[in-house]
Amino acid sequence: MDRTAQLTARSAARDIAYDPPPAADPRHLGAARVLEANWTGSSTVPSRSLYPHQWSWDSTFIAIGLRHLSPLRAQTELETLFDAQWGDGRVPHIVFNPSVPLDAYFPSPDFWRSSTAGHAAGAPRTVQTSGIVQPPVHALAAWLVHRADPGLSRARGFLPRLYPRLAAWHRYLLHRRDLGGAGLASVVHPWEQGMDNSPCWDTPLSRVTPAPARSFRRADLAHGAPEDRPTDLDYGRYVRLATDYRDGGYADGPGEFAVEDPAFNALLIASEHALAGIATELGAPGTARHARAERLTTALIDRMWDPAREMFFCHDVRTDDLVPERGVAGLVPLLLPTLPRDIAAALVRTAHGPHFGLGDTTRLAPSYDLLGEAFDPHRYWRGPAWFNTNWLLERGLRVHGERERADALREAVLELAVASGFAEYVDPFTGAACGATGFGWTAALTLDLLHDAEELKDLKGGDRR
Ligand code: 9WN
Repeated sequence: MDRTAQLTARSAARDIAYDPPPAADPRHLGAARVLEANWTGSSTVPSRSLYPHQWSWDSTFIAIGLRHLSPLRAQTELETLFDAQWGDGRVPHIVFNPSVPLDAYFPSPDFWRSSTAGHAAGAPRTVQTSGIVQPPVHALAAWLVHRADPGLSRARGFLPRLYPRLAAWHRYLLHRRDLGGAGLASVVHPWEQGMDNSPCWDTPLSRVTPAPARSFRRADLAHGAPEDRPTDLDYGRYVRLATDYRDGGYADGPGEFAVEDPAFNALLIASEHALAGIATELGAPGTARHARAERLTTALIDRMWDPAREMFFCHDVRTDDLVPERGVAGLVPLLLPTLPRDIAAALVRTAHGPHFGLGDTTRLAPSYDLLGEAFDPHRYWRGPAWFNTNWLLERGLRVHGERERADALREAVLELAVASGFAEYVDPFTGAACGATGFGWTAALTLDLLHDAEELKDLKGGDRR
């Protein structure tokens, strides 16, 4: 057996031998069971009930956790997603599973019509996808997955195959999506930023004429409590934006909704650093990518940092204004190790101050300002705490030397993830489970925090250490 075959067989054996030894941490066991239950054979669904397809940024977080169980599965997770990449470089936010009934999730493939409406933008013919994107955590995930088992990764040519695709993805965001002209990427739909129903979208969305409620049929209400989900009016606006984008052939340009978001761009910057690490691993210099990441960091600060309110805010490209709502996205740039020290210190203060209450009134950072008018501890992205954003904050606290605070947040994430049955999100005060349970990224990031060690350095990009 040659080396590639040996390594693949070894990893496949580990892949099948999924049950960890009896002495394993029960938290690890519980998380591994969720990932096993949500695995479809080539990717992982966020939730068997609510989200029965593959979601882009979910898969990145899932791969980050899955690498501790099966590096082969983690690589496959990302490869499956990138097999659905469009010719123009975009990575679609959903890759549809053809064996799932159309009415299981709305908007379904017959709404997006990717292979016809997305033809000019290079949508794949063999797989149905949505036409919008989600936050670019991919290069960071690919780099972390590689480092979990470099031997297997090299033997399978994981990075050489993925690198050009990741580079095309970043090119798409940095060129086609630079709608504000400042070098940053804009989102053209709230679903693209991943925090769908955040009050940060209320003002930019208010300019969008909603599609009539009778023109579409929501599937989410069959699984989630209506008072926890976005309203019909918001859904009407989501549908209108997606319809217009589709009917314009998914071409990027001036549209009704264009927002530069601090979390989306911070994740792009972190991924650009990771891409530099990947380039170096492949024998090419990563210097230009690090330099670009630094330029993007400067643009992020110039465009979205508010020194008086000590956090980042969304920039509404259509009006050239900052959106004055405090969303957790405005804390996510803490993830960047090269953030100026005074800004990092201010973000730490804000996270632990009255607006987010971390370690005081809340154990996990809420998705939105506790003191904001729109705050609701249960409604989607308008207050509840999510595990992926808290994982990002935990990483940020740790890279900026806030060890005790990071330890406290890690303990809270682990405890509440397990106690809530790996819930999609929780009440930020009580930790009560909301949304789906058995949620993919909650389980995956639990595993990652249990395995917390070396990987943090990777946020800085491999060739800098
Ligand atoms: C729309 C899958 C996704 C997450 C998003 C979350 C939610 C979808 C929805 O579920 O969005 O993409 O139908 O509400 O907001 O972050 O990726 O878990």
